[in-house]
Amino acid sequence: MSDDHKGRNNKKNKQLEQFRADDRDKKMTTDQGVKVSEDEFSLKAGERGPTLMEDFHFREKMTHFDHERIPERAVHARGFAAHGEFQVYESMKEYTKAGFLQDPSVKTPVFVRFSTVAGSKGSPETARDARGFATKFYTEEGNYDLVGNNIPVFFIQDAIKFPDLVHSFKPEPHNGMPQAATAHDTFWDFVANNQEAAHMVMWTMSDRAIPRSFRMMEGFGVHTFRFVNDKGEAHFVKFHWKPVLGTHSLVWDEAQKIGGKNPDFHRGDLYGSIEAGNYPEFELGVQIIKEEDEFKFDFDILDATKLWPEEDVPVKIIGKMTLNRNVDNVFAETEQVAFHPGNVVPGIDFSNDPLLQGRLFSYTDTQLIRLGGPNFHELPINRPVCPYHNNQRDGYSRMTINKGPVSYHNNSLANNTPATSTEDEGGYVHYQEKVEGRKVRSRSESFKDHFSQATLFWNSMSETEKKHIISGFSFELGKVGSKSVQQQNVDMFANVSLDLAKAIADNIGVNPPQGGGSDVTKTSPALSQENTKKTPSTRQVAVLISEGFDGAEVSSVLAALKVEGVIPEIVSDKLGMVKGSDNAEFNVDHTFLTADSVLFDAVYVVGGNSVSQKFHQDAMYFIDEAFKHFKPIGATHEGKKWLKKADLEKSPGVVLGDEDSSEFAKEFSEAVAAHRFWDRQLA
Ligand code: HDE
Repeated sequence: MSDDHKGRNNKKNKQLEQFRADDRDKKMTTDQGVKVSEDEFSLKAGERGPTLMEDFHFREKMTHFDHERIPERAVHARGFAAHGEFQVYESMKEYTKAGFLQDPSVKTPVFVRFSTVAGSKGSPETARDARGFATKFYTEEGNYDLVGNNIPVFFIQDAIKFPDLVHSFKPEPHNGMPQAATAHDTFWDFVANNQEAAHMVMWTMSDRAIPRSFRMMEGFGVHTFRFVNDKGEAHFVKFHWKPVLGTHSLVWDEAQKIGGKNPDFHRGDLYGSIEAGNYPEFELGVQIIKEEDEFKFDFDILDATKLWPEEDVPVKIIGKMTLNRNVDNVFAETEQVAFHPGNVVPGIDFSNDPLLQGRLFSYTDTQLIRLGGPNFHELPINRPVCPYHNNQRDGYSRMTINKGPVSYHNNSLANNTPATSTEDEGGYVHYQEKVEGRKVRSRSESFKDHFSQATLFWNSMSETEKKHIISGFSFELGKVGSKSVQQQNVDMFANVSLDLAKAIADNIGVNPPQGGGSDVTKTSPALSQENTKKTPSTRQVAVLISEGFDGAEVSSVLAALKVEGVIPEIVSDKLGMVKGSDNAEFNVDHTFLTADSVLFDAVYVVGGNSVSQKFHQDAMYFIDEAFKHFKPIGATHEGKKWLKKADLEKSPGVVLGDEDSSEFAKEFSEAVAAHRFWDRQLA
């Protein structure tokens, strides 16, 4: 295995190594290093007597336990992270002087945390929600954080409204419900009365809000940033992450069931993939607009509720990130990592997007309470890999031992060091944008169109995606108690599409909209997931199998599927080995009790020649659910008979084997690559 495996050689990993501890095979001590002789019984005055205060080991152990928890993130509490590396494909010198974007041979260590937004730390991961996609690049010029989401726009235009937005989607304060869901009155009341949310709500009601995997979602920096090159020239830039496996989603019924069957579905998928060496990969893309073209669009490029259609401003793919190492300790790394959109490096600068500007305040502020003081940059996961020196001192849990008497600038006693750097020496110099204006609390006229891009999104969806959006709205508004709030939303979304609003009104039993309609006819094909990359790679297939299967056939099918990157997992009625003809036997990975159809991408029905009625019933339930979720189903031998009996054998996405098992494997893996068969007739 190469030295580079799991980024072992990278600077961040080497830095973290000095903090890693392995307690195995060691003697137990107190935090003071005193060896412990007894860890089961507290010190008492007599065997049946009271516990003594002088039991320092008990006191220390209990005190530490009492303080084990820290406040969860106010939003994005539920997250999971991994280490990796980023490499640029070609120098971006023309646009930016950022060091990590110059040299294709340089690998920059990264740490990425994916998250849901609304739910608490223990909430189900498949909730309908935006996903956070936060990346810390440990560059030689300091840490650069790209703190993005999997949706390219946001609910609000001005940061001052963020507390209102979050209060509206969090559990309602009078009863603490619902958890990790926007399907309640206060959120929809917020939407109807803050109509700038229209565009993002279209995304959160779409399949984008229920990703199949963290590995299969896009990431977006959302705001407009600036690239600045070594000549001091600036370009506006938006950042994209494009998953190499394509952008894929669950279906809503499946997502809700997974929430119960496996609330850790997304972290399990990420962790398992990295452990198996199926390293998640994302390409970095940039959209670039010249400064002089700032006003050439029918939207304001500073408005975070707007995207730049890819057909108008193409995404230039500039590099790739590979996640190749799981964390060693979720608290130390995933929980204590502190992202900040204000962590930039020379060559990357801000725009005046009022949402971004407000975020620049919020992130440090929140870390102060969450991580308990101003020294969180010293936590191993947050440390830059380049040297850092300044006159900041003291505070809770200071780790650095700064030597010498001088902690001020200017000074003569330390030769006026640490010294500032000129721009040529790598000093960060803010882009000298010319700004003038009156102090006003108002919003630019150019921010006032809330519906055109919501309609653009709607127009760009396939018929299936549109159906899903209608169901998303109907589910969420169907859970709203207030008729008035329901009606307000139907009337509001009539401005996006009359068809959409009428369909929702019909489903939730309120009046169809009186007015509305949109004259936007534009579409952006890049917005539809129908047009994404489709591959069988890393898709998990449940193999339903019982004693007496055709050994040669099943072995050759499974081998062929594995060549395509498919991950078959054996499901039967009992754990242990399941035996077929020709001495073939497989280790059973899951039973009908421990697994469920919703946890797999497809089903391969094998059966066996001695199947009990119970096995058959469990298998048919499994198959039926996969069928209803539009998943590929393959079958050979007994499996074929079962599908015929259930009248499923002629449906789209159902692949039946014949004599030639390699032909079957080929056809079935093509079906697995197609992922879902939406044209299936459901009973
Ligand atoms: Fe955040 N956001 N946010 N946000 N955000 C936080 O910071 C905030 C916004 C995003 O995995 C908090 O450390 C304000 C947009 C991610 O650790 C907090 C506004 C986008 C994460 C905060 C926004 C994001 C956060 C909570 C409106 C996509 C998780 C804990 C102006 C571009 C990072 C924390 C992680 C986390 C504030 C809007 C992404 C409170 C005030 C837009 C991915 O500081």
